[in-house]
Amino acid sequence: MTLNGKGVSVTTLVEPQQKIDPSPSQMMDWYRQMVLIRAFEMRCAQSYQQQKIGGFCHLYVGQEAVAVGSIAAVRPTDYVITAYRDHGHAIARGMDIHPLFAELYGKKTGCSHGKGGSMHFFDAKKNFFGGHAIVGAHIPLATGLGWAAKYRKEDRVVLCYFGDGAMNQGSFHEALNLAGLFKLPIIFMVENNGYGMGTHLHRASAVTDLKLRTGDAYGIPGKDVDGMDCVAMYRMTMAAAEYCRKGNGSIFLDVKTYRYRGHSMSDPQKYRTKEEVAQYQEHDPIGRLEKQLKDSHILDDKKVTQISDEIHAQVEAAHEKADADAYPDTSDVWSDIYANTFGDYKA
Ligand SMILES: Cc1ncc(C[n+]2csc(CCOP(=O)(O)OP(=O)(O)O)c2C)c(N)n1
Ligand SMILES: [Mg+2]
Repeated sequence: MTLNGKGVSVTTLVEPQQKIDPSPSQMMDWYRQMVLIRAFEMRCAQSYQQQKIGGFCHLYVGQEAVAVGSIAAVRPTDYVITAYRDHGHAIARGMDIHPLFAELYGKKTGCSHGKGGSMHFFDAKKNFFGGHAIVGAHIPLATGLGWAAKYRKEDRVVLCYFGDGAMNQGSFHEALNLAGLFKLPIIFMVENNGYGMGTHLHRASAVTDLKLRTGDAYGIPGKDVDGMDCVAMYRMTMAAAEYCRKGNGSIFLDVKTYRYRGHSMSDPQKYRTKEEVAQYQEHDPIGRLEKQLKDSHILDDKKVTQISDEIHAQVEAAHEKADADAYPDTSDVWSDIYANTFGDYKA
């Protein structure tokens, strides 16, 4: 049993809110969001092959339920921060897909003015603090956001996503120690897709039950969640956010998920079998929610086709618009370098 440092069983403090049943319209909204994220990324894969995207591009295909279910459970005023596999989080946070395509294509109209690319989506007005390329480097920033919220006595929580590979970085441990010490309102969420690039978790981590690494070490209790189930993600994140808002400190969620595509666009995937990928695809988060909605007579085949057509048209229109946009001016290389010069954002 993991304790929260006060000798209180976390099991009694953090339970998924079984009573919180999402409404049909909420579930339909999540379904649309997941279909949008996947369609967006399929277009990204195509654009990458057409050499419209420079630099790295890490797709989120298979992991959509994690961002969609968890972001739905927090408030727009809460902070969200993630690593480089950030397309799904940005879309789930409500960012428009045109500035995202424009960012990927290096255009001036991109959300980071075309200077960040795939790994640096950002929208401070939506309290979405990136998009960070260096493994584990944003986790101390999440601790800083949590500290700011507590210091200013604001009723905010931080939702911080990172990969299983990032948990072996020193920055992870430094950040969690301070978050545990100061009881900061942070949900540390590992998107445990089993791999850091081509290395399986079992070959990289001495302890593979990841919550054991935060509970006793930093007084940050943990729970496991099925990351292929959008509703489970929603319920567990609601419970976790409530735990943080009550002043209990931080919480850790070990989210079991899987990426269907390679680590990045240039990964031959020799470290896993096609059968392994197919096994996870049987639990596809979109298919799963679609079935739940159909079983409840909220969705039918006709509506599925209609949604798919609408979303694919939306994606094509945004891509075409971004493709036609202008590149930044040469003089723009000198802007957005120091704090408080990015757009009209003021801390
Ligand atoms: C400090 C640092 N070391 C190495 C890399 C190269 N690198 C990029 S992604 C990655 C694997 C990270 O895996 P994980 O945290 O599990 O995230 P996932 O890709 O599975 O989402 C590595 C080693 C990097 N970007 N930063
Ligand atoms: Mg991983």
